[in-house]
Amino acid sequence: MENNLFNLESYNDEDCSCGSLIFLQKGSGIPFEMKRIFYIYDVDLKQIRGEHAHYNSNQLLICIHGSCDITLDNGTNKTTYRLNSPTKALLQKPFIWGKMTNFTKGSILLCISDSLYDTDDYIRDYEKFLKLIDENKD
Ligand code: T46
Repeated sequence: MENNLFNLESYNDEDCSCGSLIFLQKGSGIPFEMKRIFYIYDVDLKQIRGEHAHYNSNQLLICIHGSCDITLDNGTNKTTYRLNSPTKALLQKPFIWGKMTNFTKGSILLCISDSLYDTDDYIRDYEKFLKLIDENKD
């Protein structure tokens, strides 16, 4: 699977210990036009989130605190990414199954999307997902 992990530029003032800053804005840092932001927090360690694909939406996922694993699956290959830094951003494109696991205590997963929430944009059944992938093969 192509590499979907990006490093975000972090701004640090080396002359002080005032921390770091990352900004994302239209045309910079995000490979699409953002329309919606949501975040997931307080997830129990054993819990799984996601487990679906989208017909049209792109999502940029950033674990801004703590860490979690995200497995992206194109129906043939699965790759698991450890998001353990606010400088790492993972792109989940349409027709890619996403599964979020191993949330550490206190972790916060930020998600930036290029679409408004639409329940019809979700493929929540894995068998249906595989069938759709198969039907859309060249
Ligand atoms: C994803 C993972 C990381 C809304 O009303 N608006 C929204 O924008 C969202 C994201 C959710 N909701 C409602 C719909 C459900 O009643 O919040 C409830 C939980 O959403 P969902 O079951 O979709 O949660 P997850 O963890 O399965 O998935 C969410 C995102 O939907 C998904 O795109 O990648 O977080």
